[in-house]
Amino acid sequence: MLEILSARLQAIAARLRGQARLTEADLDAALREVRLALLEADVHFRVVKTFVARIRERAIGTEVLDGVRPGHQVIKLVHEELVDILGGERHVLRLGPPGPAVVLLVGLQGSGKTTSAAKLAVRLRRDGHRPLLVAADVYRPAAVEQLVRLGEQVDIEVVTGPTGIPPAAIAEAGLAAARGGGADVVIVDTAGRQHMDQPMMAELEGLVGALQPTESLLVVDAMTGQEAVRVAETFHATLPITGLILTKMDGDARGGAALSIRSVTGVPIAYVGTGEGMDAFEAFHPDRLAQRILGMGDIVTLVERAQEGMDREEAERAAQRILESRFTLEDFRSQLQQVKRMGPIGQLLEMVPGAAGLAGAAQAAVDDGELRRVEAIIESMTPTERREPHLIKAARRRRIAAGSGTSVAHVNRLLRQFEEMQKLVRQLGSGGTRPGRAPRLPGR
Ligand SMILES: Nc1nc2c(ncn2[C@@H]2O[C@H](COP(=O)(O)OP(=O)(O)OP(=O)(O)O)[C@@H](O)[C@H]2O)c(=O)[nH]1
Ligand SMILES: [Mg+2]
Repeated sequence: MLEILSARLQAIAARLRGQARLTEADLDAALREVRLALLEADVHFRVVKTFVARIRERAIGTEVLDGVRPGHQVIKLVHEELVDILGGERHVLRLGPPGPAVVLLVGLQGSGKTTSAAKLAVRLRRDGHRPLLVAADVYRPAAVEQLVRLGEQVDIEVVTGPTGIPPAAIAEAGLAAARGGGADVVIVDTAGRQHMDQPMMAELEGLVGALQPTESLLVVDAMTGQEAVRVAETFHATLPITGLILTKMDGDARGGAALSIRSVTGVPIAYVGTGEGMDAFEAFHPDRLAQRILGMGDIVTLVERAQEGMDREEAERAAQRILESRFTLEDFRSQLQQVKRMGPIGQLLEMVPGAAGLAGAAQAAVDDGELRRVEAIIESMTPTERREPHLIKAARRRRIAAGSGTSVAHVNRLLRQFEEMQKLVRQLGSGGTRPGRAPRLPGR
């Protein structure tokens, strides 16, 4: 997410931190770079202008320049202003009783409404709600079918009607089903059009009038850059949009438009989509994103993701075994599977302070199949071999290589790295660590 912008701002921040003194000319030079980085990331020029002016004004006004560690203070100002641009507080959906609450999803064709409807349902269920999905994109049977499939995949009920039935009618049926079945949130997926046109707006206005949604969320594709900002402005001019879902933030550098969408439209960002999978969906926290962009890491999101992806007991069991130096390849495989459940490793590392630079390399290791190879090798071992890898001599190595579709060299490397890791674990267990040696994950 916003990798290029993030890398550039982090480089500027690193240089600022290194400066013991900061003159007004230094500050101006740094701010010029910040301005360029933001513009290149497709942040709206008006937003950039105000942003830079405010930081300059505050830096001079609060005498940051004469103070101690001026670079750190400037970075703090940048962070605060970024949080402000992104909306300050988190936008929490209003779904409270009396229910059922209606969440209407609107947006242009292909922006990600249907996918986001299902992702949102999963998220809300995780937050303790009982969501229900309504397929109100009634014009294309394929659209209804898509939502039904997603609903099956995540095990959430989808209410549908015959093709051509008025969207308001099917949405009403959804509300009735929610009341009957005890669901407290009804998420309504609507049809998108290529362009905003009169019939589309009229239909959406009709739906808003009939359903009185507690939240009307506009789904916009962050990859379309400034177009996303324009779309949001136009929709908001006609419909009472209460929040935004920015999809495809995993895409390219133009995601910067997202940074300005809130301050241009005044509509808060509620969620961001970061991939095609059902888990690739995050509540939008302005301060966390600002920290991530500036390379300050996002430990809170990381921990939350870990809690969702990790089986607690499993993790505790592994930790116990590590302490007892009984960590086997079997444990290692189950750890790998848990890491995979937590989502793309590159995205995880981006959230770790100081590790953002590793994100690309780690993701590349996953993408070129390293982790899958490691898993395949472990799969091809017998349970005994996994517990006692020292038994694996030449003949077994050949068998495992053949069974996993890898080579003996791959098997050798994994075993060597695992042995190193075990040694390290033993040292940790006995309380002695050798400085300067980071544990190396098998697979790299
Ligand atoms: N990479 C990525 N792809 C996404 C994201 N959200 C949605 N997509 C993909 O975008 C495409 C369109 O998504 P849909 O959910 O069908 O979009 P829609 O707005 O319902 O489209 P229409 O119903 O045709 O208007 C699909 O291939 C999704 O998998 C995201 O956050 N990241
Ligand atoms: Mg759709």
